[in-house]
Amino acid sequence: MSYRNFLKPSPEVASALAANRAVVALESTVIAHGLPRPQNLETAQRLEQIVRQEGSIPATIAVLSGRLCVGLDQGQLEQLASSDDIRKLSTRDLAIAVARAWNGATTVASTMRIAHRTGIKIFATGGIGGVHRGSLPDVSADLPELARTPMIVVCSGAKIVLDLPATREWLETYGITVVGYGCDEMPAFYSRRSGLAVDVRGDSPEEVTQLFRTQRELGVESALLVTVPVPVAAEVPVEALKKILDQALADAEQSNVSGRDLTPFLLARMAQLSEGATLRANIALLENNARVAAQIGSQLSQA
Ligand code: PSU
Ligand code: MN
Repeated sequence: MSYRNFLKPSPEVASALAANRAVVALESTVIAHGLPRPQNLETAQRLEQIVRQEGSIPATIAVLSGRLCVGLDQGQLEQLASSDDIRKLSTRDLAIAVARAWNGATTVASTMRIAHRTGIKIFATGGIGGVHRGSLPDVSADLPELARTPMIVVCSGAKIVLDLPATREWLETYGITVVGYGCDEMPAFYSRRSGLAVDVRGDSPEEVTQLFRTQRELGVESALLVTVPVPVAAEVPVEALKKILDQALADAEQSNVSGRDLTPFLLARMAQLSEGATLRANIALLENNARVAAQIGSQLSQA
């Protein structure tokens, strides 16, 4: 393979972009490392289906045999969900993955990079990475990527395992506008409440589209972060959440888990400790965010 051919939009995604139809990017780390089997494949398929129901084209992004694939077929989704040989690739890993012909799932950071490069304007995920708790400063590459990539990112805030106030400060410092979609407070992933402020409330795709267009006119280079609370029925009560989280954090420290393994470890441990409650919340918010992103995408693709 010539290294020049490494960026591979699927035919469907390429023709949708050429026709200025709405395309919604979806990440793959959540499939390969964020959710357990078999819910991971079911959720990946469901997210694509939801995007289609809203009249947009889904583009799940991953690296397969060193190709940056934008829009996956059924077999590729199955491979990501079931193979034990899928790395977790952030932006720093992309060139290496191309050079070594790796298979890997993309994080928020690397998904944004690839999506933006392909011409996709909107991306849906669960929770972004951020500033981790603890003394060693471990800051997700998701944050600097949000600071330098002008696209709309729809999420339910940063993952609850993080230092949320520190993450909120980081977003502010680097000029990333945070929209509360139907809410006045930044959601906290499994929980609708964080006590942290959003910059503006937005209640419709039109409002978000207008903010994004103004940013483009101004040459703002950072992302517009649209935060959507987990649906009420799936929310995990804060008190239960706090206990589970403290236990998971203690377990991670005891087992010396760090670096790229930390987030997947914490998510899996919390799902066990909550007997699936956090997993149900995670799936519900992913589905809801995909729907909201597709609705904003449709609005954005209208002239
Ligand atoms: N949100 C989820 N599940 C996940 C992730 C986010 O609901 O698995 C993933 C995203 O891909 C995000 C990554 O980019 O976790 C952050 O990892 P780290 O903290 O190592 O940067
Ligand atoms: Mn990290």
